[in-house]
Amino acid sequence: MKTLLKGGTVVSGTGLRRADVLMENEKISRISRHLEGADRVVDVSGCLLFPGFIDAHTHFDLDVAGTTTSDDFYTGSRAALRGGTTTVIDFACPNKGDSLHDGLDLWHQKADGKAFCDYGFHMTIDDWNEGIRAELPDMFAAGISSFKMYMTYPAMMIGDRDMYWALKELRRLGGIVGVHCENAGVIDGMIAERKAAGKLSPASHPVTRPPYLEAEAVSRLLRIAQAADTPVVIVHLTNREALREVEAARKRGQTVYVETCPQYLLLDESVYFHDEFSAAARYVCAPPLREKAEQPYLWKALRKGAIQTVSTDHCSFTLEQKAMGREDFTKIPGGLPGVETRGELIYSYGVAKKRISAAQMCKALCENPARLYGLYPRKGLLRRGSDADIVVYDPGASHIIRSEDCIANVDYNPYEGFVTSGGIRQVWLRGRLSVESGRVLVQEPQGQYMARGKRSL
Ligand code: DUC
Ligand code: ZN
Repeated sequence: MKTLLKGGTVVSGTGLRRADVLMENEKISRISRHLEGADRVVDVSGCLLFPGFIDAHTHFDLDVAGTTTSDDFYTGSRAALRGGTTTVIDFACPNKGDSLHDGLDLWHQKADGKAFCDYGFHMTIDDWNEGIRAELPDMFAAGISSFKMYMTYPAMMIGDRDMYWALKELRRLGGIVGVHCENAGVIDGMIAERKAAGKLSPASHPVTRPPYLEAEAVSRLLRIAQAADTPVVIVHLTNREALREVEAARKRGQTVYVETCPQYLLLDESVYFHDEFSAAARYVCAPPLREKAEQPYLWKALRKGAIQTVSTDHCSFTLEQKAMGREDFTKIPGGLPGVETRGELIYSYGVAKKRISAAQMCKALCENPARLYGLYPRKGLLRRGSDADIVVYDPGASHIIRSEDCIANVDYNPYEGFVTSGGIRQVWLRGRLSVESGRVLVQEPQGQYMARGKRSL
């Protein structure tokens, strides 16, 4: 079966070109002007054709703070697909004391046969010892080429010495590490002070996790990476001081990749100061939302290529789950949903508002994550031989984001009331029409596990 998308404009990381796209056996078989000879022809004139979006930062079916994210692989990946994301890379997380192999098995149990889009895993390293070192080659053999470490959350963080050793070993093996950068000790101290003062509302959340304590951790990580002589990824970077640390490291000659998320580009910390608990608690995530004044710095960094990727850190909890922290802000499970709205938000508030170009959006959502995480050129671009993952984006459409229209398993949307410029008309996953006008057409999970290779960014 040959399917032809006719009359559209193909988007790549370098620009736009008018071309028809022929799909055959799950792959793109030709891209050229005026193609003919397909079993099925779909008119996409006036639309932009993006490679399927890649979300390299999701948390599906994750246990956090005594509860579990409301989205599992079934609901989360279905919502992702509806939002144009054809591949997610989720964070496999071994239970405390378990091996990396156990963590990998556990994540396959959670994901296999349940995902509507393609998926891969990063592996979390929250401990460092000979056993874990010995497991790493098997991780690469299983298609895991990227890892995650934490500089905060006492139960997860591995400390400077172990991080140094782990980074050195991963450099030797050709892996890459994404790091959550926030200073743990001072944050703990500030939290204890707020609690002692009886200040237990969500308003204490941003106060106890200030941007400079993120910048401090970024700076320290980058010096540890300098010592280990290895590239690193800063995940969910939120602010200009942290960006300055990245810039300084790059001036020293280090390779540093940066991810940010729609919530830091579009939302700000004022939401935490709402009097009503639920209105504020729903936005609790770490790092917290920042002052609005940070946003232009992030957009500029994206435009200049100083930030490489925009992922979501999708980690959804219902309002009932958020209410676990009604008496104590530290018990609010942290995280926001985002996987369903990222593409339309970045187009609407980035491309349509001329903060970034469509090509820059394509780099941040498609090409760069594919290259950074070893999926390129199977994913991340539209080219002969690549998977036929395509988002047909109609720039002339518009709608209002409403929780009630969304399908993620969560009862609010952080972007409620945001108006889109354009909209996703169709999503094709490996040559199959999977979403049309907001409706998921496929009844059964069709996502495949993606064993990933090494970085090419
Ligand atoms: N931050 C969150 O808010 N949730 C999940 C993990 C993280 O780093
Ligand atoms: Zn995360």
